Amino acid sequence: MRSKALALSFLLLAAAGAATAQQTINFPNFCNTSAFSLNGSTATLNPNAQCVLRLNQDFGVGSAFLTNTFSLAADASFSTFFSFQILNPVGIGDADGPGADGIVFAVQTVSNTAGGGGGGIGYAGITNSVGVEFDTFNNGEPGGGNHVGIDLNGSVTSVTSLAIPGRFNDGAVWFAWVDYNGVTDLLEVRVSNTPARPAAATIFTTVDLPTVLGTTNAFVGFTSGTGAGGGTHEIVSWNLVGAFAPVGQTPTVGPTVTPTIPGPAAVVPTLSFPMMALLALALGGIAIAFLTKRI
Ligand SMILES: [Ca+2]
Ligand SMILES: [Ca+2]
Ligand SMILES: [Ca+2]
Repeated sequence: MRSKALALSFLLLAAAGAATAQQTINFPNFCNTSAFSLNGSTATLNPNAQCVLRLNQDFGVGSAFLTNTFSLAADASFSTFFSFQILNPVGIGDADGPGADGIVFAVQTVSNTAGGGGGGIGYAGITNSVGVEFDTFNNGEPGGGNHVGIDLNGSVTSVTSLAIPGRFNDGAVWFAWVDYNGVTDLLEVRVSNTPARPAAATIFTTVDLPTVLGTTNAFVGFTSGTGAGGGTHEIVSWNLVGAFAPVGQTPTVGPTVTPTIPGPAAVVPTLSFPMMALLALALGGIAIAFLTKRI
């Protein structure tokens, strides 16, 4: 019964999706940031010649949210894929090196907000929100000095988190996928230092976004904050669609795999001892019959 209801929900969703234009956000670069509300340090850094969404430079607390809201009505889902880089880690650090504090992808209800700095990563205090943090500084939380986490309601005490080998603030481009299924409420996060989507979710949780947000109209964007450690935090590209349509589910990057088609195997007959004995008896029988005939 439940599976029937689920199937019906999917059908209704598909019908709704067909009837309305799918919400799509695509920034292969950020040469034009006019669609964003830029807050805090971010407002002082854009537009910039690098065509990236620079959230802060060395030190600062800022955020960038799309000025237009994104609808999560009717159990809407979304899939997003973005790339980021953290350059020039400066100031204090932790066991893996200098720099702090990271970047948060956030879905929230107030566009002109930059949350708390330092360990707050520009997200702390943004109530009615869900955040995915890419945290580069060990404030004593699970996951240590380089981790990914899912945060709720402006709290950087993550509901789930995982240490990620390496450093997000190594100056290289990192890649992240966040997929939310509005029907099952499953929120999945993947992160990698290559653009090939990992098969398994890095972390996940179940959350009903409209309940957390208190509305179905959400602002989506990014925050960053630093304290005594810092770095230049930048979003390099961003794609988001208003459907559960994970980007790169079929990897487009990676070695080409030539399928191995098994050919006909060379048949080497093997005879077991009883079969050999039977064969010997049969041959013996034929020989005896032949000889008897001759006599
Ligand atoms: Ca954290
Ligand atoms: Ca931290
Ligand atoms: Ca660190």
